[in-house]
Amino acid sequence: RDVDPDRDAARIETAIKTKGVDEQTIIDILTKRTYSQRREIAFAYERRAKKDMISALKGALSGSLESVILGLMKSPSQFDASEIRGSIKGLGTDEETLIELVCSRSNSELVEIKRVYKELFKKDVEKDIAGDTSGNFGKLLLALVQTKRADPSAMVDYERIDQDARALYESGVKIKGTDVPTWISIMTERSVPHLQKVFDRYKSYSPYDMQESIRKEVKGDLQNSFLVLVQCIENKQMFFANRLHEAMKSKGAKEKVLTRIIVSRCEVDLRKICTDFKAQFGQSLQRTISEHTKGDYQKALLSLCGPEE
Ligand SMILES: [Ca+2]
Repeated sequence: RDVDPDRDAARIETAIKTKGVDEQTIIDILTKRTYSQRREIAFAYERRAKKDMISALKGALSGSLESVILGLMKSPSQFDASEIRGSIKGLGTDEETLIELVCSRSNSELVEIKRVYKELFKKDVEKDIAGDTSGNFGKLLLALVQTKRADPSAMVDYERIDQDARALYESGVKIKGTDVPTWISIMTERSVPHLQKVFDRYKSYSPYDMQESIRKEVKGDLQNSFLVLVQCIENKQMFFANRLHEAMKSKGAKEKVLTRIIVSRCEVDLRKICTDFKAQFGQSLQRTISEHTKGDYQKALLSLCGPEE
């Protein structure tokens, strides 16, 4: 069936005007289109209704459903930039969100986030992060935002893999204290496939694997950042699957985490996250979501996940 932005816009206009708001129609349309199709619908809406669709949706929706739908109206980099801004502006810092976003995004995603951040907030994301973090934790996040990571190479450099594995061991588990700058430079400058092999090789030097070593060597936000980074390097979709599982461990759900991951990954790798979730926990992500959420919010998330495979 062809996607028709004018018809979608007309249906959304009617849904918004309906007494009590027809959330189902809004969910059915906006969760089943791509970001660029949603942009076209917003243009068509503005032409016919003579007002901005995002403001109209803001007025018509509320709560967690509103966060999902408004999140979908942002481009992936606008969404990430806004989440980063939200995690550092005002008093205090939401380190969990900041760490997840900075440590899980690829170089090219981070380049776009930096550009969009400046465009949206007239501020430099590097300066904002530097102002809100300190010590080695701040240094690690800044090194990532500076996008110094090498691109994957066609050649596997076994000598370099061995050198890096040994350097990680000799600057951490082998010595008293930890030479954190060495860890930061290796983990933020080498390519992802190279580091996967480094962490594997690391086990031939250290009695503990990389994640265990991080837990032994460093603490707090720095530990959490290194752990997210290493988990994402090893298997990014499994990292998100684990995080979703944690967000739905107890009764109810950490909706902020759930919304952030499902919305930001729905056009990137949500299918593989679903597959990894089922493989890891023996129950599908969709079923877990239906046990821990309710109402229109649940409908929107399930629609974004798609059917179980
Ligand atoms: Ca040590």
